[in-house]
Amino acid sequence: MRFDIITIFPEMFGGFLGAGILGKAVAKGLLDIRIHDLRDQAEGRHRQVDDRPFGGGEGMVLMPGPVFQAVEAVRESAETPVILLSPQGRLFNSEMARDWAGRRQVVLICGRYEGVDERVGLRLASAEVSIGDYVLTGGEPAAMVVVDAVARFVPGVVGKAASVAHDSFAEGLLDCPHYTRPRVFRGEVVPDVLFSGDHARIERWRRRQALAKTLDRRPDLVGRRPPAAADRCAAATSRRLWRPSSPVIGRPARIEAACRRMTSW
Ligand code: 6GU
Repeated sequence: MRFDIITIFPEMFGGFLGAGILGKAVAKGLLDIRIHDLRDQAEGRHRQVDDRPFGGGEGMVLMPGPVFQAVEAVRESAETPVILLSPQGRLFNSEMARDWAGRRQVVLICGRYEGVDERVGLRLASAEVSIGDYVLTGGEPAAMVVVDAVARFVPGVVGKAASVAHDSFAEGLLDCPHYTRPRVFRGEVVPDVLFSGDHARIERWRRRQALAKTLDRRPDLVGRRPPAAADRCAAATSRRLWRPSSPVIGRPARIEAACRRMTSW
């Protein structure tokens, strides 16, 4: 699968693409990631790609001309998703990552925090995407986040396909707790069930822990999907298991509501 990333800071991507799982996938030829300097599309001696905003105001705005040219130079087909990374975008999620992983090519445009000419979002990009409710100085770290999350769904990139299938969000829940040696660390012990050798029991425990954690931290996730039959009883148990991780006494209404939705679906 091929990514084309359009940026005014190509040097930011070096370490990211050379190391770890992504670095291996690039070396194996599973991923072809090309970085394009937006300034290569600029006109004039100063290689200018931004200008002052019409109507006045602070900062500079990326001009549409170089961005359109950069995308048109690399886009293989009209089907290729062209993603503008900006804090004004729709919130990036696992479904988008899975969808884009099935494409031959994805083009990513890194915005600047001051802004990108609106016509890029209107007429060039097929989606405008943000990675969270905070503002970055530029879209580059967001592009790295998107590439990483998409790459995990490309067959062969992550060693075990099962580990992708069971990760947080794949099943609409946060991941269960994990433990390794030593069995006792600074007084905290690994739960006994993990040494029982009873795989069905361990599986139930993990599922219940995942649910309890999701209800505690992200009850909004639980309401989004009908629970599997096994999870209804897990949710019932989780209601009893739940303990506040903050000094709040009792269960907040949002968690109570998520539990109720879960058990009475
Ligand atoms: Cl995609 N870009 C910028 N500049 N800030 C962000 C963002 C993107 N997502 C969250 N904050």
